Amino acid sequence: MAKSLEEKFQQSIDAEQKIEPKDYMPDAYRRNLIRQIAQHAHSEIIGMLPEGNWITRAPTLRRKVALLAKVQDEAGHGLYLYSAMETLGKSRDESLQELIDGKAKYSSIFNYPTTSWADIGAIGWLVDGAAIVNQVALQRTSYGPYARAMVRICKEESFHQRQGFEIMTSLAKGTAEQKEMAQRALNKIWWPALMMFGPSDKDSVHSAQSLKWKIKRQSNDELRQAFVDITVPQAEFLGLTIPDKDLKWNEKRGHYDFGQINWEEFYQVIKGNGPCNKERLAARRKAQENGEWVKKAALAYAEKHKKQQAA
Ligand code: BYC
Repeated sequence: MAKSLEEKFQQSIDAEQKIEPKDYMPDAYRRNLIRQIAQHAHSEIIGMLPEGNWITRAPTLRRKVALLAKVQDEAGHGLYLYSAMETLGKSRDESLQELIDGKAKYSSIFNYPTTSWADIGAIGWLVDGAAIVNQVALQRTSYGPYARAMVRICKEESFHQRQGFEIMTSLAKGTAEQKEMAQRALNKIWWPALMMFGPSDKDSVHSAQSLKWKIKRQSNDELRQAFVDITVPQAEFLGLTIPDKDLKWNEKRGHYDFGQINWEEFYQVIKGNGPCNKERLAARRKAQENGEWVKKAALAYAEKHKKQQAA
């Protein structure tokens, strides 16, 4: 019997062949990818806000230059990701409108405030660290344009993680007051960083299908565990204490055991009730309004250029 298109599609996935924009794909595969890539792109550009908040207050010129470059990189990541999403037939304008209208999700982590310079260090170390663990796996995602965007993003995230770890090292090895700042930032960001990997596997809505289609290559809990295992020795190197009394090396499993995540907090944040959700969306709306004239001017210029070429 002839194989159906869906069977052939799954066969290509199982054979590790990349799916490209013009290839056949089931509608549900396309919709799931658009959802994940759009959320990912929104996270990159919303992620610019808590860090952008510290550009004017970075403690030295060197720190300011590095932070500026990092925030600019995040805009670039958004650009690669929106472009990958557009190859699936969804426009950037429509997707950005959904973000501004509060209909689209973005990573929970960016709904927490950055109230000290140490928070910028902890974000680079932990948030970019978590992003790398997740995104290294996504370099092997089944959709070609998404996988290729991930390769470059991972290279840049790796610089971001080091930038954060270097800030934390300076603070942790500095005065008692600086070390205290670093510890407070770790206390604040540790649990929200673990939440970045999404709900536990038993509660994850999309994982089973996404793993079958190789959109995701590892489950939320597997990636979270990998992050904990990598990060605990780094905290030890810094002489800082991870705020989890249940954190313990498990010889039998070959992994760290860790405590319960506050899932109630996670679901509140992704429902829009985190400490900064409203502020973040208001900032994006304002940026959209303030940038409108630039877009109009650029489009008018492109139109004029096209007419001149045609004449
Ligand atoms: N925050 O079925 P599940 C970065 C949602 S790094 C908000 O497991 P999935 C950056 C999920 O969307 C951060 N929402 O979903 C770093 C779903 O809702 P819908 C961005 C979350 O997709 C430094 C529902 O919960 N990285 O950008 O299989 C500086 C059920 O979850 C979260 C990525 O986006 C969360 N933490 O797995 C600047 C990586 N977790 O859609 C920027 C790509 C879950 O049904 N994405 N939800 O309404 C992924 O790998 C996956 O989408 C996730 C979630 C692992 C995040």
